[in-house]
Amino acid sequence: MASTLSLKTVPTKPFPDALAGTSGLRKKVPVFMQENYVENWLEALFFTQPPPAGKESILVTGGDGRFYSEVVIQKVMKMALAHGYKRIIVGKDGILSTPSVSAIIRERKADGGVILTASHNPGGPTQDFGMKYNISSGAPAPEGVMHAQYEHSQKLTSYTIADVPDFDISKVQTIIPFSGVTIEIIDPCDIYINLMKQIFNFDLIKSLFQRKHFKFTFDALHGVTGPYALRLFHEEFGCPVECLMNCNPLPDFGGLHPDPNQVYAHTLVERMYADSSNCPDFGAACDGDGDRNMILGNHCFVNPADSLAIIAESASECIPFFAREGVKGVARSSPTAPCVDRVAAAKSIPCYETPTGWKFFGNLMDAGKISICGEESFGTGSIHIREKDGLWAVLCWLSIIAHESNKRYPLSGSSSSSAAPSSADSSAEGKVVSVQEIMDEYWTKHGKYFIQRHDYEGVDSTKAHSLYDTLRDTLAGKSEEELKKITGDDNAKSCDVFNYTDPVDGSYSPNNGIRFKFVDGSRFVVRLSGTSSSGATIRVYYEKYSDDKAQFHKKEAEVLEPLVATFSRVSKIREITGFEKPTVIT
Ligand code: VG1
Ligand code: CO
Repeated sequence: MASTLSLKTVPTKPFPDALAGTSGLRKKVPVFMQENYVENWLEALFFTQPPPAGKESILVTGGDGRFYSEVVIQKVMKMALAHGYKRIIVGKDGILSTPSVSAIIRERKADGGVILTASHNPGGPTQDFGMKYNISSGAPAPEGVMHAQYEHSQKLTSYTIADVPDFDISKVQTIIPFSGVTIEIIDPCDIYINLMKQIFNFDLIKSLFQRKHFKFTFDALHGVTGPYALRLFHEEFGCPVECLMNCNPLPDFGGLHPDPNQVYAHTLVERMYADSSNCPDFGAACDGDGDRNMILGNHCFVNPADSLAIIAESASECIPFFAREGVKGVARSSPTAPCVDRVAAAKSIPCYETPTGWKFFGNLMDAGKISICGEESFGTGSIHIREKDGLWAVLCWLSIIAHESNKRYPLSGSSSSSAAPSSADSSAEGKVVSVQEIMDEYWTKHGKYFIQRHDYEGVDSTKAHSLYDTLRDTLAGKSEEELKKITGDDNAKSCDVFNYTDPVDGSYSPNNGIRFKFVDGSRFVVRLSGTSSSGATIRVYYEKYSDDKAQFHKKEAEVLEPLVATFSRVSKIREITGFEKPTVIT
């Protein structure tokens, strides 16, 4: 052990493109590989967010293990030391899911965390890399923090780094390189799994896996959730490993696009729609860094907006954490269809609408205003941490199915069998309530939103901005009569731009998408993505409500067709971008 830390100061220059978007900084790997690019971003971060004095300052770091992580993680550790951090907690092999970083920050009372991930974007030498900063609550840094960091980065002429050899992070161990400084390499899963045990009834979930008829499958898409999924589903619940797909994290995700939607997680989707008696009852996938989830049933898909609403509806009945704490309020991002709003109204609890990105939920959670929240982009979460949490959402669904199955098809000897409905007999034992039944019952109670998101990826950035600006100037704030004329649609009603004032700290975030409403309450919302690593992505979100049961099994594309036609006509998206159709529809 050396006695003092020796530092190196290296000249650098600003990188004008290094501004964090919806969720951290995301660029192609070669951009991050430029000399001093990573160091610049970290220097500005640790300068504007210095470790607090008067305590053992702690930084957590890790990521989804994507290509280039092993180089960057060493820079994070060395620069954090150079800027005065006293303890660095790092996941073994640099592996930590985004939700587990948030959990570790909170559990260990750390001062911040640096997460190395570009989330659901592909990885590899020519693909995407990313860096995110989370604050001491475990939440993604608010916009103000990242703006200050960016401004400082534009003035840099040098950075400071510890002049030490690389640390060995390949085994769980504690390294004390200098007196007063600790590098703690931890098991990536322990803290997170323990937290899940405090939230959920593991015995209840395990009983579901023991039912004769329950078949489960999970796809980690070679992202970070693999090791967590093995611990939970295999070790805790006894699910055979053959049912868990792609559970070894790979730097290029095995060439997969680690985005859990029906387009990219198609192997799972094919399994869930297989024409055989072997088709699983429940399937799920998570994204590269583990904060997103997709839920599927036998021949059915759960839309994320429905999933959020169903979890909010059932949480206090099925999940011990919410039975104890209650559900105080809920929130959803603005382009997310307002399914959860109806649940909130029925429960007489508040519901908030925020801009896209998890950072806006943090203040509402800290202030005790909400307990559960989510986004249409396959993100669901709660106050247990300050990030969305893919596996948590899967455990919510397993709890709901287990609870409902116990109610309707009690297992003999279970305490709930005294409340057995008359249909329960021993032949029903082992049966499970299906995902489709849960959705049908929920739609019958609250009605159904038909929902689609159309993404136009890789659009020329100038054209995308001009389309957005022109559309906003043409439509926002116009009267119903004017809108009917401009759009040629007799159902046009109103249009505005979503400007958000945080109800907790009053911070203001303008221009978060164009919201267009039709007379019957249908909407489309248009915004530009803040996570694309090159070019621009235009996202158009469509939704239409129906409480007519006879309509529920209609196809989304058919129901939403008139909305799509109006958007296409008024935005001139084909003419402006040259795109005949969206690149991805989810
Ligand atoms: C997208 C999603 C947004 C999500 C964000 C980060 O942002 O729309 O809902 O919070 O990705 O998710 P954008 O600006 O591209 O639409 V993740 O899984 O990257 O942390
Ligand atoms: Co993610």
